[in-house]
Amino acid sequence: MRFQILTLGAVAAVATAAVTSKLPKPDKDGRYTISAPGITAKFIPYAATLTNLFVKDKHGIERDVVLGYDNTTFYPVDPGHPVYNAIPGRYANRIGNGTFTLDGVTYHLEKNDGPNTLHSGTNNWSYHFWNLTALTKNSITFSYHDAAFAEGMPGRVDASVTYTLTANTWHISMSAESPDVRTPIMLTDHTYFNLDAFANPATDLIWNHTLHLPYSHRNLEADSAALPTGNILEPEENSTDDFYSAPHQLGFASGNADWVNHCGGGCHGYNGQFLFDDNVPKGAVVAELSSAWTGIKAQLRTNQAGLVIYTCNWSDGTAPIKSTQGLKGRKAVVNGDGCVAIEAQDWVDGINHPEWNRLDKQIFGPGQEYKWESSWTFGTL
Ligand SMILES: *[C@@H]1O[C@H](CO)[C@@H](O)[C@H](O)[C@H]1NC(C)=O
Ligand SMILES: *[C@@H]1O[C@H](CO)[C@@H](O)[C@H](O)[C@H]1NC(C)=O
Ligand SMILES: *[C@@H]1O[C@H](CO)[C@@H](O)[C@H](O)[C@H]1NC(C)=O
Ligand SMILES: *[C@@H]1O[C@H](CO)[C@@H](O)[C@H](O)[C@H]1NC(C)=O
Ligand SMILES: *[C@@H]1O[C@H](CO)[C@@H](O)[C@H](O)[C@H]1NC(C)=O
Ligand SMILES: *[C@@H]1O[C@H](CO)[C@@H](O)[C@H](O)[C@H]1NC(C)=O
Ligand SMILES: CC(=O)N[C@H]1CO[C@H](CO)[C@@H](O)[C@@H]1O
Repeated sequence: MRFQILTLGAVAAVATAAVTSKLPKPDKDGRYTISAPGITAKFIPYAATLTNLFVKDKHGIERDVVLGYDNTTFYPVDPGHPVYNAIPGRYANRIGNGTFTLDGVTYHLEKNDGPNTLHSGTNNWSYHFWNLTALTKNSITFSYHDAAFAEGMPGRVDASVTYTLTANTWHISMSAESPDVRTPIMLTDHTYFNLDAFANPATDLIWNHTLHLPYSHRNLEADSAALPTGNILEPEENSTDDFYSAPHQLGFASGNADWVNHCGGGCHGYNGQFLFDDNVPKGAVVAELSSAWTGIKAQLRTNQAGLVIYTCNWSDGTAPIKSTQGLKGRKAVVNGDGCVAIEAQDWVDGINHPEWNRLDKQIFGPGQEYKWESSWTFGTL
């Protein structure tokens, strides 16, 4: 196995020798477990991935509310590579035509998603083992050193992610810097949820989960390849992209004429970006996802400018769910529309849209720190 070893320097940074023996050890499959009151999470170094997230439902039953596999050695060879609960980088989501121009130079990237680049193409961060650099009972840090031109973009990038648990809350903190030259940096946490842990006898699909985005009055129009066109839309109340006026079930608009192909050609549901309003109060809950069946609700706070929301149209019933999930007698797989990914990030393909004024949030050079912060707080309805 290729799991990275905690270096001596990293151990010294997090604990004295006496305490080291009490630090969480990985299980036989390489998973590290951290916990805090009401919440337990497991991680592997591959793609800095969250493999399990346990919270209590309204009956006090522990539910594993994120997608993933029991078999940790499957993640690196998974042909579907859905970026399960991982950190894609150095530039998340799509780059139009696989190209961008920075400081007078035009760069050409691998087109790995139709005509576009997705999650930075070959050598992207979600396909590699990160280094474990710090560990305590309730937090874990992974780091990533990206070589210049690893994905066709200039300059090396040093990045890290720290996952910390406090009572009922999962905090995610990323930082990155480009010490040599200016380069695009835009990260996200790509977690997929099913708050019923696929155990709801009435449905294993996501449509009856409820979503509220009280500050998302705008979204980015996208083309048939799910690439932003440049237009910023302001959806009417109760139209397909309205999650601001009231909490709506994710499937509330499934009868609308624009439901099919809403997330690109041949895709129903969502795979686009909701933008936050300019006046979001600091620390406000910008998204709440809940399910009446478990009664679990998850509240997101973030310093990011929007959310990509994907309702798993492309899951096709071949990926297994975990032994911590599911229902006896039902096939233990993720069916199409079985999950929702909620990805906090800056505006998709902003490096190709200077008119959006996102360049100072997406291009970083020497002395400028990229900082990404979010937290998910769990409770019951
Ligand atoms: C886990 O996945 C690896 C890689 O696909 C495979 O070789 C191995 O047989 C799997 N183990 C189990 C127990 O399924
Ligand atoms: C991609 O290239 C096509 C054809 O060259 C062009 O029409 C389109 O505007 C380009 N899109 C982006 C996002 O650069
Ligand atoms: C990401 O990197 C891996 C390994 O280099 C590569 O196989 C894969 O095609 C790349 N692209 C995308 C979306 O994943
Ligand atoms: C992990 O650390 C080793 C040793 O310092 C380094 O060579 C390697 O590039 C690091 N890997 C990543 C993904 O940062
Ligand atoms: C989902 O919610 C709708 C609307 O409230 C309801 O009519 C339907 O019965 C629910 N379906 C399931 C499977 O719970
Ligand atoms: C939106 O739907 C809600 C619930 O059905 C309704 O109360 C409200 O009047 C609708 N708003 C508009 C503008 O139609
Ligand atoms: C795998 C899967 O469920 N794909 C669906 C994606 O959406 C299209 C358009 O509605 C369906 O035809 C597919 O079945």
